[in-house]
Amino acid sequence: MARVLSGIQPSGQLTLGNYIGAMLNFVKLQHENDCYFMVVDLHAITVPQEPEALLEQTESVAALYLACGIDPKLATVFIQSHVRAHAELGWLLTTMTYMGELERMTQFKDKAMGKDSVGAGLFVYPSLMAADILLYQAGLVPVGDDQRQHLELTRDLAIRMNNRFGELFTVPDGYIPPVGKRVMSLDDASKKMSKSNPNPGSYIALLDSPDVLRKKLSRAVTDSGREVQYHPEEKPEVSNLISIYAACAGVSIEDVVRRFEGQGYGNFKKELADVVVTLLEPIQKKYRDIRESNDLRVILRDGAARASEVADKTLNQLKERMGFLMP
Ligand code: ATP
Ligand code: LTN
Repeated sequence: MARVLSGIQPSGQLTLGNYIGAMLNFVKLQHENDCYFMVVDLHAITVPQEPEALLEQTESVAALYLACGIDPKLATVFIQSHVRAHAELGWLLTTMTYMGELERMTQFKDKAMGKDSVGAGLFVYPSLMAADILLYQAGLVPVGDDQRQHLELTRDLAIRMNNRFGELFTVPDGYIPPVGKRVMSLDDASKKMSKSNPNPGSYIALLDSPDVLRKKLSRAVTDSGREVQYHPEEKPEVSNLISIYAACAGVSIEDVVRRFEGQGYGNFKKELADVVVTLLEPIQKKYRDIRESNDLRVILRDGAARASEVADKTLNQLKERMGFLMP
C-alpha cells in the first residue's frame, strides 16, 4: 500500500483532459492505497481569479471528485487552503529552491509568455507543489504528462532537504500511465487540452450538456484525409480523438482503429460523441445531487482534519531540524 497524493486547480471547468489524465487514475488507485486528493486553490491564484469564480470552481472541483467516483471513505478529499501547513512548507522549500531551477520550468514559460505582468507566485509555484507532496510523505503522484518536470523538481528538493537536515522526506515517483497522459486540444492538436483556454470549443468540459458535447466533437479539427488511423505524428488530430475514444470506452487504441476501419471521420466522430455522452451523463447527475446536498461541506471538513494531522507532523519535524524555536 502506497501513500498517494494529487491535486487539481480550481482555475476553470474541469475537462476531459483532467479526467483521463488524472481523475481516472485517482479512482483506480484509491482501492489499494492511502490516498489524498485535494483542490489546489492556492495554486489557482498564481494567475488572476475572480473571487466569486474561485469560490464556485473550488466547490465544483470537489463535487466532481466525488461524482467521478472518489469515495471519501477510501480517500481523504480536502481543500489545500484548509490545511495551513501547505503555505508554510511552501515557503520553507522556496528558500531551498534555486532560481535557475524555476527558470527552466516550461509551464512557467508557457503561462508567462506574452503577459505584461506576471505574479511572483507563478514563478515559485513548483516549490508549493513540492510542499503539497512532501508533507504527506507521498510515494506515488498520479498526474498528466505536463507535470513531469515539476515532479522531478519535487524529487530533487526531497533529496536536497534530506541531505541538509537528515532523512525525513519520501522521494516520490510519478504515476503517468501511457494512455491519456496528454489529451490534446480539439482546435489545435499541438497544445494540451486545458481548462484555462479562452476558447471553450478547444476542450470538453465534464459538465458540458450532451448537445454541447456533440457540437464540440463534430467541430473538432481533423486533417483532410478519411482514414481513422492512429499516427500521432502524421495525423495528430485524429489520433487524439482515437485516444479519447479508447480512454472513455475503456478499450485499446487498436480496438478503436479496427472498429472504424474503412469508415469516414463523420461516423467516427458521431460514435465518439455517443461514448463521451454515455460516460459523462451519470457523472453529471451525481454531480447535481452532490451540489444540492450538504454532504460536501462535512466531507471537506473531515478531510481537512485528517490531512492536517499528517501534514502538521511532517512540518513540525522539519522546523525543529531547521532550527526554528518551537512553541
Ligand atoms: P490550467 O489550464 O488551468 O493550467 P489544467 O487543465 O492543465 O489547468 P490542472 O489543474 O493544472 O489542469 O491539472 C490537473 C491534473 O490534470 C494534472 O495532473 C494534469 O497533469 C492533468 N491534466 C490537465 N490537462 C491534461 C491533459 N490535457 N491531458 C492529460 N492530463 C491533463
Ligand atoms: N501543479 C499541478 C497541480 C498540483 C499538483 C500538486 C499535482 C498542485 N499540487 C500536487 C500533484 C500533486 C498542475 O498544475 N496540474
